[in-house]
Amino acid sequence: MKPRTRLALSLAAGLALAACSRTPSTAPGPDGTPSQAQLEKETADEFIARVNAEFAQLMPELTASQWVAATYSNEDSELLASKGNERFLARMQQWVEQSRRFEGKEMSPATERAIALLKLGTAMPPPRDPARLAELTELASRMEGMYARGEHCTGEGEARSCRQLGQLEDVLRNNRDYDAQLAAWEGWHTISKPMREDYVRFAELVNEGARDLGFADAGELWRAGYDMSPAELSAETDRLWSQVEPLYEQLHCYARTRLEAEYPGRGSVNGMLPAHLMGNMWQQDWSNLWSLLAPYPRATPLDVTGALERQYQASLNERLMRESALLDTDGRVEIVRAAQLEHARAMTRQAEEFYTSLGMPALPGSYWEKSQFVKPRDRDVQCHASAWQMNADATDVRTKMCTKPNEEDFTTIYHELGHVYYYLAYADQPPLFQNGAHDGFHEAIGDTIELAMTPGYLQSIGLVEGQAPGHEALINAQMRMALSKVAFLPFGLMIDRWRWGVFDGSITPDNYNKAWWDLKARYQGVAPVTPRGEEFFDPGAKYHVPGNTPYTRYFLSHVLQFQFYKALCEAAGHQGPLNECSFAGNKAAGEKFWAMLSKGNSQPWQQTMKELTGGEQMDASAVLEYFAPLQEWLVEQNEGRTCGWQAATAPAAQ
Ligand code: X8Z
Ligand code: ZN
Repeated sequence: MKPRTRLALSLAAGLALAACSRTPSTAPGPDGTPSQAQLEKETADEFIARVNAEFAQLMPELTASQWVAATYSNEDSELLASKGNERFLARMQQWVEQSRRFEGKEMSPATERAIALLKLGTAMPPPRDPARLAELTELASRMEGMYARGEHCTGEGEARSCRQLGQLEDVLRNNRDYDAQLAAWEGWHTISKPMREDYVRFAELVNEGARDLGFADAGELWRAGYDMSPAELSAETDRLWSQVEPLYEQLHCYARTRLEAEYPGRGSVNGMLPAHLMGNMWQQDWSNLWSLLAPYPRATPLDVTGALERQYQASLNERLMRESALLDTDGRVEIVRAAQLEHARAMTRQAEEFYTSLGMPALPGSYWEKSQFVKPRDRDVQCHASAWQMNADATDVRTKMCTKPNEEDFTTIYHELGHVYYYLAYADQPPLFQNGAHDGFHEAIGDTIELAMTPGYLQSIGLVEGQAPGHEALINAQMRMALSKVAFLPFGLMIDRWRWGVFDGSITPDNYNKAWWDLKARYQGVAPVTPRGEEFFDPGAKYHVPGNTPYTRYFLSHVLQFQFYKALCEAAGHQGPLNECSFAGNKAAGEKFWAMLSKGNSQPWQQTMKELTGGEQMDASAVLEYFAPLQEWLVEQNEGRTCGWQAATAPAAQ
């Protein structure tokens, strides 16, 4: 996720000076904002230049307060983040008001675009009423804090023990015991109960803010950022889903069969996948079920997690051996921490090397000093991975992760660096255009690189052994990708189906959890095995809900990344099946990618897309082309079975 400032800026000093020097005789307002007389003289182009400059000036204090709240989570940092956000949103409200006087006036196309983007610059539209704005940012920070500090405790007195998300996820990742997984899953879903009331109020307030900006509700504002009407965007997501739904259904059918074999009599719920058995808290990525789902377990070694763990253990053992004579318990803890940090940094270096192999620049030195690579021992942090552009000229960029030596985190680093390289590439754009062509583009950059992390690439960096060619190896490699990319698709869609419904009023608070599980059933074919009544608030157990990050971007990204990948493979001169291509090390592909990134949000995304891929539409045919061998294999495997599920029979939907 990017920080809440979606309008990342770089300070265009020339523009800022020009804006000031044209109004030398009129004093600015007390907070540096222009006086009425200054405003009256300002042209639209001057106005946008001033907004760019003001934004650039505000940006460091906003991002710093958010960074501290995310990496040192407590009530004090929450307060500072909330106040920083409030100040920023109040200013944004002013800019939007000031921009109204240019409606219908002559101006350059770039200025017209920048003015339109102003209103779309936040997922948290500010109510005009200052008290309500303060209430909104306070709620937002509080919910984020609850998620960051969430833990599930059991037992009393000496026997009391608490587990945070990372530990509960470890259970789902590594432990295939039915009851242990259920306890971990249910445990995490207790942390969001207290968010329910806050979320009800939060939804009211962002809706008020959206109406103040001229939208019907916050969901409509979220759908408005795609260079097409909100209704068109909504129809686009339906169309793309209908393209990939048959592929998902085959994967679902295959996974269900294997689960039913592993857990006789309880491997499915009315034809749906039990929520706690998918190796992931939200069932959005099934990679951790490799031991159950590998098509040909002995055919090819693809155990990236095993290799990373071995690397880490080896470096830890070496450190322990070196220091063993001197170690007490504290010393040992320090050594473990140093080994974790060193390994997380090494994983990140590896990811950086992919980008530099394409001809992109090395990450700045400050990145290595200021990023958070591992979970600190002495305080709570928001562990959900994110990438940050701290200042307008992108000289300070960071990532924040609680990295562990496993495949999921390894690929997440590549994902996060995709955001960081976008920040670096568009740093020269006029500030209001420093953003993704749309938010799905931002999410797709690192993931495009992930697709190029083929078994061949993993072998080249020593994480897997030699791959024997052949059909079994191909199907294994495809399954590895599908468990993360195909399994994700319906999840990518359902979260905002829920929020759009909350914002437009079709989902009411007395219905929050039921609507959530109805959508999980309908799109993912996933169901809980125990009742999830309205005493729970299960949406809040997924980061992006308390974090208020729109989610349709990830669905779009999971389509776009295959289009980008195909285009870069073509640029690299790849011949042969799409799924065999890795453009690692290819400068022609890198140049093409960088050219796209440098455009930022300066033109409609359709144009940016055309320059890279030749087409102007989002389209899932590259997904289907990529997975064609797997789809054929799945259809064979599922022959004679009744695939699909009846969403209406989900326990939560009764
Ligand atoms: O939130 C993220 C990234 C940060 S933008 C780690 N992702 C989504 C998620 O974890 O739910 C990446 C894939 C989907
Ligand atoms: Zn991301």
